[in-house]
Amino acid sequence: PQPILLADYTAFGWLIDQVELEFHLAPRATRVLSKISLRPNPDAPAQDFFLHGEELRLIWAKINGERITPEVSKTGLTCAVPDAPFVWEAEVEIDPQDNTALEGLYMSRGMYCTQCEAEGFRKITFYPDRPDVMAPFKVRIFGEDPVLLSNGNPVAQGEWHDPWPKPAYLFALVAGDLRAVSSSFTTASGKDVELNIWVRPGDEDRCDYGLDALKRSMKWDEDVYGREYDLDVFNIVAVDDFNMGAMENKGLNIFNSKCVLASPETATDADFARIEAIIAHEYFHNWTGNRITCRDWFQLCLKEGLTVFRDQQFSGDMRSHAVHRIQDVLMLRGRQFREDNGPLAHPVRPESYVEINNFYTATVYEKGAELIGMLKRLVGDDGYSQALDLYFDRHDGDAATIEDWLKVFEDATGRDLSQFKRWYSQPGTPRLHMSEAFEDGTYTLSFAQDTPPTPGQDVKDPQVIPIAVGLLGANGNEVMPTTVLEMTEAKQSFSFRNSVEGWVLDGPAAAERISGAAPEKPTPSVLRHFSAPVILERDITPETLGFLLSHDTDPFNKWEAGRALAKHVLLTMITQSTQPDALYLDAMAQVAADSALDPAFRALALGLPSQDDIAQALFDSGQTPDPQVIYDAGQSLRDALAAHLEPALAPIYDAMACPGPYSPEAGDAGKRALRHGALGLLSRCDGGARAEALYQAADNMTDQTGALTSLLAIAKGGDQVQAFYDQWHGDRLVLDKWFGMQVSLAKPDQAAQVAHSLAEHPDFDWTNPNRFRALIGGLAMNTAGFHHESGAGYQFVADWLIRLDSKNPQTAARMSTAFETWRRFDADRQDMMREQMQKIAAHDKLSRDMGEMITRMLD
Ligand code: BAL
Ligand code: ZN
Repeated sequence: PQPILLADYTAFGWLIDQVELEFHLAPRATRVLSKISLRPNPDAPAQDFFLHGEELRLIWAKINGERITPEVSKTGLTCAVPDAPFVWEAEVEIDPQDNTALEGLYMSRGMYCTQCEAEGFRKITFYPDRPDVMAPFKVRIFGEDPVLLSNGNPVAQGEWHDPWPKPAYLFALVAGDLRAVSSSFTTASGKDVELNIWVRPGDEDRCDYGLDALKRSMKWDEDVYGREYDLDVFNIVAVDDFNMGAMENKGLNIFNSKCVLASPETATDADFARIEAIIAHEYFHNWTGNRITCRDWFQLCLKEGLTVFRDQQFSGDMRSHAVHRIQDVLMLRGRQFREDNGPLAHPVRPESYVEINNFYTATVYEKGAELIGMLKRLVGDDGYSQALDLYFDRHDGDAATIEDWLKVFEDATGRDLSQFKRWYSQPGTPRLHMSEAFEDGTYTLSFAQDTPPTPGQDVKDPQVIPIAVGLLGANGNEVMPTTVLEMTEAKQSFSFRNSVEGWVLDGPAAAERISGAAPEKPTPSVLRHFSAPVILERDITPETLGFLLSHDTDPFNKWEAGRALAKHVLLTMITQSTQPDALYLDAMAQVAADSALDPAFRALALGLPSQDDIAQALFDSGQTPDPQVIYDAGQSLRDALAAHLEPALAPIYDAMACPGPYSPEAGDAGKRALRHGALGLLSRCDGGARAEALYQAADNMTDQTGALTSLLAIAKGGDQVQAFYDQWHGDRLVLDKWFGMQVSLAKPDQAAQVAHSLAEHPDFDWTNPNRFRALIGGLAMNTAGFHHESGAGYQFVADWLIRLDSKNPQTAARMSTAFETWRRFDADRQDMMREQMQKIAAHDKLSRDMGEMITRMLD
């Protein structure tokens, strides 16, 4: 298929004043009547009239009331139209029951629902299905179900008017036998908004947390961004079969049920935190995405990067900024750096695509959010606020671009952002090499940036990199607070001097140098708060890392020092067959026992780098990673940590118990995280006795899965696996955990076999994306199991991707990224993975989605 190019953008030739839709629902034959008022767009070039439409049976079409016979193809239709305002009408028939791709209107366990982003509306009716065509919608739904929902405000049973012009991708419809759990919110200007979470009968007791998170999100967006909600009602619906996490349709958010339903018995602390973040994310889209949308899909990061940034701010405010930043960076490195360093690397604003669904990526979302964070760092908090106010003022109702976005920052702050814009067009993770010099009392940090070649882009220009730096004295005291250095050149040095005001960045405005005794060399804490999405490369000794771990005042860098130390220890164990370093073990013993530190932070500090991280680090240093060796090193290090920390672990485990009823709030969740971290290590010493006891006593899902995870990690827990199934086999969301845990924690040589057996289980409903991801994604996440030398993991995943691709290309294509790191490995593994990818590419129902992914990975 021909790629679509950013450079080819042209505006649609008509503007739409009103859309009226009428749905007559039937599972196998839904009728959709559309009436669209169009007029010529004076700003668009002359063009043929074309409406998108796929998998539609056209029954009739009219222009200005006269029947016409358009020319219909597989992708849409054309016909002659008047050179004046006109009314288009059509009736089509669609088959929601047969829609296994879950795009457009489909059925999920008897209920009707829609997913239109990015290009699903064209499977509902003929329409200019592009984000820059915005129109108000009126919808009437006729069906047997008691609940009939669409966007906007309710007018009558099954009738909805959405006054806010919106692109078709934000259209939504839901019909089913649903129950509402309701509340209300009064906006800052005094408007009452009805809030509903719609669920299947029986799920009503899992909505309280989502409703609470929604109200907190609404309040936060008013307080922090000055954004109020703009309709009478805000509906959320939980759907079991859904390709994404959730969707921000105007006034009618549709959620994957796992991203909204939660009770203490069925959801973990991590589930609660994710639900809070996703509820916020979809709500925040009402302004950043819906009121201001994207001109075209190349601008996806305009709404997604910004909205991720906003949900990250919100989660930090609700919980802990330090802990959240660490978690966000873990996610960024785990998913986005991996993408940026492989064959699927693409700019935050891509310039071409074959299938836009393949670009809902960590780069667009997470790196997109990092760019907003850097902008904020560069222009300061006030500059950011002024720019955002201007953005909302200037572009409300627009379909905007990255150029529009950067222009508001330039206009609000007077700053030239032309170099910053490179972040949007240059893929790849910049390497930032750092060196130090100390001479005549002047301390100098020198940096050199370079970004490795990425597909289609060998040479990169220097980018603006905000480098947040602090300096520590030999006694561990901070002698210079965080200072942001702006690196703009390929190579650049920054000098600091010891002044009457302490250490300061040297320059004409810097304070007087202190006379007298020569200062001692400070220790730098660099890239604080992870101030830019780069890989910092420097020579640093384990002793200095230990020093930073003890003394750094920046919580992110304190954690980062421990993480770098763990990485150093693992890499040394792997490349030099050494025993775990005592310095690391002692440092971890200190952190674990330091009750002045937030338990959630201590839990994160005790974690080890992922096997994937270590594989990338080895590859970057010119070595070929062996997944089994990496796995074994991780096991040895955990054993050593357990033995070294043993005296402290039981007291920590006991002290971190949370008496009283379960609460998902951050304090208790952090204690449980540390408790379970300690339990994982303790289980290596006590053979799992405490974990078995915790499993027995657990009254919440966090404890239940925490105990089971600890047992599975030491190859125990058979009885508990059975007990878990017996207890939860009737609960789809909990059963996903049962599938996922067994396969992701299986020993490398057993993982494929475990996955195989589970795939035969009667509860393995592979057409449900959550279940498919739990099992097949669980194996892909089991790094050493997936990459086992037998190749059984590769074959298992490829066979299932082929099967899913013919039903649900979007989810299948996204999961093909299991293979994206194939070039890192030895020749045998490369051959096996290439062979599996070629097998996928050759299957007879290969989708456009999957075809594009495999081509990019193999090229
Ligand atoms: N717009 C797709 C789902 C999300 O990012 O919110
Ligand atoms: Zn989003």
